[in-house]
Amino acid sequence: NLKPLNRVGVIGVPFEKGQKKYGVSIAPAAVRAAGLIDELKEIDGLDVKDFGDIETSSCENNVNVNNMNHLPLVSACNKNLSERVSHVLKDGRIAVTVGGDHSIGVGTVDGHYNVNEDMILIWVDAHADINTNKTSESGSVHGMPVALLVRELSDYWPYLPTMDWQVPRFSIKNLGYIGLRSVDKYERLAIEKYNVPTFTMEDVDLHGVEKSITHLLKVLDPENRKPIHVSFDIDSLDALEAPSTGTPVRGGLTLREAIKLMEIIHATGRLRAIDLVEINPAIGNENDRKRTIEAGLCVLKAALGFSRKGSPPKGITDLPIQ
Ligand code: 4U7
Ligand code: MN
Ligand code: MN
Ligand code: MN
Repeated sequence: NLKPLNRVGVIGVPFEKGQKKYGVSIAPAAVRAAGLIDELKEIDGLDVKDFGDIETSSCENNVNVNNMNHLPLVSACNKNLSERVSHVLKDGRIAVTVGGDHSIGVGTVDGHYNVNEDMILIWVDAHADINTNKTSESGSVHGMPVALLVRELSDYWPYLPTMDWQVPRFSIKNLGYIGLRSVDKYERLAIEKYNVPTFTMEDVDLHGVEKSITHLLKVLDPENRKPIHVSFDIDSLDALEAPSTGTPVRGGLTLREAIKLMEIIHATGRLRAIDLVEINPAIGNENDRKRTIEAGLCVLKAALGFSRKGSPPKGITDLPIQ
């Protein structure tokens, strides 16, 4: 049976070619500068190791797949990332990946699946990210990672040059969504076709975040024994909570709801990988930037065991005597 892990490995992914705006690639540095590693080390009993940033090659290969921007760059980055995530997991640590745009979910989930085939995936996002190159209106791969990962959709893709390293083996039956409020037509069709358990913002409003995530976990893993991967897009938060992101959508999770969500996931003891993606420090003013990064840090800390109750001094049972 899975035991709670108190070791984490941090990976930065300064990659932004899965979408069109400048800035997501500077998020790992900005989140580190805001104190990521030290704040994680403050969490009671947590052993934190920084595995550095992933190399993101800049030489554009000249293969072109219709309506899939920068596929060779996305592919190269994700191949490295997948290996790094597997390495961190094999080191007995929870893989904490700071992106980068959401196309890097291909690498984190691939790397996790290669170590834990029974993993479940909770996609926390305003968007479903389950477009193929045929259904996408943007051609941006950050709207496609889920469709690239799941084996049930593999027949809906053309041959993808440079992507041979990635075999979509993860089953859509092990996927659940929370936070959705901007879903494209074919994305909705896919979600309904495969009956993907989904808590849109409408559902979160109806049932509350606690019942939503508890139900999602119950449906995906009734016996409470599977490793959990959370892919957290900062735009799942309301645009007021996290303004510095490329595709903000109003009406999202409050920071307190996201913290509650993560505290519940932490309490399972089965979180094995978490991605924090789509923070764009180049969008908005200094205040927006600070607010967004702080929100991301709060979410990660809650997922990794930070308690809002505080933690008592280690090995001490009384107040200091005068
Ligand atoms: B993100 C979109 F059309 N669906 O495919 C698309 F609305 O990782 C948005 O969730 C994708 O931020 C958003 O381009 C990707 C669009
Ligand atoms: Mn996303
Ligand atoms: Mn999104
Ligand atoms: Mn976005």
